[in-house]
Amino acid sequence: MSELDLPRDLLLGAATSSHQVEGDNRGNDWWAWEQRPGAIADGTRSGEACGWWAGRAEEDLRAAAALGHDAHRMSLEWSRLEPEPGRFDRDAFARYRQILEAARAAGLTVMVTLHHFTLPEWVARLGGWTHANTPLLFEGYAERVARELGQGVDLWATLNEPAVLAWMAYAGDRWPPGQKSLRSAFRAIARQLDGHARAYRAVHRVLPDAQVGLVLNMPRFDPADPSRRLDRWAAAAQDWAFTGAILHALRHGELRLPLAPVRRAAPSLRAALDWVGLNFYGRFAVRFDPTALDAALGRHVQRPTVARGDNDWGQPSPDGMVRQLERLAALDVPLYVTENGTWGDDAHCVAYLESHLAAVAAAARRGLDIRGYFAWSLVDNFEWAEGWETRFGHFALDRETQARTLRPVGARFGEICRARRR
Ligand code: IFM
Repeated sequence: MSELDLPRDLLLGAATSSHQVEGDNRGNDWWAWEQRPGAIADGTRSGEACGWWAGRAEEDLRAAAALGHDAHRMSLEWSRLEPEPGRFDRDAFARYRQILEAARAAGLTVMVTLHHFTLPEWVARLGGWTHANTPLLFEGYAERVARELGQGVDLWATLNEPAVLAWMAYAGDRWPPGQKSLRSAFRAIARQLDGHARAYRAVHRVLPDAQVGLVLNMPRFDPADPSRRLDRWAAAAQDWAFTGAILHALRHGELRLPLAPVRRAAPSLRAALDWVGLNFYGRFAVRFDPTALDAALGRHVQRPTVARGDNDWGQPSPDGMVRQLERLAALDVPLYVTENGTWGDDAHCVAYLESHLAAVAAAARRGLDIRGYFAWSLVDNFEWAEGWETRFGHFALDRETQARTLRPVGARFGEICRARRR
């Protein structure tokens, strides 16, 4: 144990995702979406992003390692690797090989996510995650990636945050395809879970010893007034729709409402996890409101909270994070915090980091099997429908010059990483 009493073998690093950092990522549903006037709150586009595809990935990974990180979580862009159905792109695989080799050379353990929100345009045109073939197409892609890149990957994640994608893109209209349909959202979760199970098995077919997991975003939904029955009911309904139904499916191999119209066995979901990842940003205090028809009759009233426009990351809650890790422990596989972070003034970001890391350390001391912590994010990046104004980076990015400047939160994280090694 060391500063904050973090276990010495806990992986510490940062996370990124392909579309958010690579730049010039033209073949996916997001690129097309961003071009529509008004799609991005601050009027920006992903553009050249952080220049990872053009060559800057290596310097960022080296900078992370120099700070003391010993791991990095990144994602692969399906649309680059399979730009047309069944046609895989050799140059794209070669570029990812370079990036993975740079990470390895810098001494970083690499976690790779196969799908982080973006779909090739040709998959999106079929209907994205609402289409019956998408899980099969994802399986084919996963198998090919395992064959081509398997040697460079330490930990595999199939999907990132299936519930967030379903709510933002299929129930809502701020992410592509913006369907505004609850039915589509629940179908998209069910199909993503099928895709997860298929990709899990595909990677194992090629690499029997691979460690393959799934990454869930699980905010706490707490009743605003725990003594009010209706607040408790609304919080539980939101939790079930966002998290509970997925955990039930993974644990018991069964889809229940709202993921299937009647209970449906999904045995392939059982034993399809070698680890599970938690993305945690905050808690919501849910107040029953009969007019909130699109939000399971509950409004979020926590104050203070970390919000911008329509987007709310919730109230920082290290204790809430640990309670979600405890829930995940019921899946009986190793746990990772695959994303955790905030934006805003430096003091807030440093206090957030320290309090969440201290909570991880305390939970590990109590015996939770936590194997790693990844801060979101290494460098400021394209924050989806918010654009560039929401800056989560440990390094600030100057988009004009592509210069990086270490923020106090990044320096503090580095100090903690290095102290742990002593
Ligand atoms: O930027 C996102 C990331 O892509 C998924 N998890 C939440 C982050 C912050 O909103």
